[in-house]
Amino acid sequence: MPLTTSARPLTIRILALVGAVTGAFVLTSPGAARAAEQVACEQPPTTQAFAKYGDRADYAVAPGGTFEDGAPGWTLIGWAHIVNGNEPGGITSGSKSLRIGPGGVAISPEFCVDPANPHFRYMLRPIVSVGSLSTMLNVRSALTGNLGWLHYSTLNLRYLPLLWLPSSRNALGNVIPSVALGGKAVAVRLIFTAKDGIYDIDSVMVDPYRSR
Ligand SMILES: [Ca+2]
Repeated sequence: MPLTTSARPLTIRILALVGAVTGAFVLTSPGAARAAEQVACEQPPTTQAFAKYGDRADYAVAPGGTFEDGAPGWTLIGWAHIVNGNEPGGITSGSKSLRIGPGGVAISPEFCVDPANPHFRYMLRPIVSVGSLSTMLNVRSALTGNLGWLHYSTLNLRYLPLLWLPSSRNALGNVIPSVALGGKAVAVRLIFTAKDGIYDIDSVMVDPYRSR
């Protein structure tokens, strides 16, 4: 069954929790204002990380997206923690990944997104055969302030339990209105929540679009 991506509701409890956490970051993150005030982002070195899966776009690792060395900058709440074992696809190397279960929330460090960052993608392994993993973006702009979060949910029905596969290409800059219209950079946090089911996540990668 093909991968299906659609907006789905989350529980009020999870939304309240995410709102409280990201709201706190707005008040306390020292790098937040700098990231949101850049005109364009500095794009890090890239590789064609998902080429073996037929995706020849360039990708760079999201901050802490390998979940090695304690996943610096990530905030893990509830059933969300680092476990032993790296994704075996070789997108990135290492020995750790993120495990997230029902009600768990994992929030990335804030990073810069501009029109050259249309997508993000990651490696995913369901531990059980049913469930839904939601991804959200918390977005802040120097012009408009905190835009709140944009919500997406991916039902990973084509995934077999315990099998690592790449996620779909999740919308990033191309779904943030001010960025998609060619505006200035914004500051973004990726938010993963498991409504139910248990997932391992590793190698969270951002797509810096390059003209070839
Ligand atoms: Ca890893």
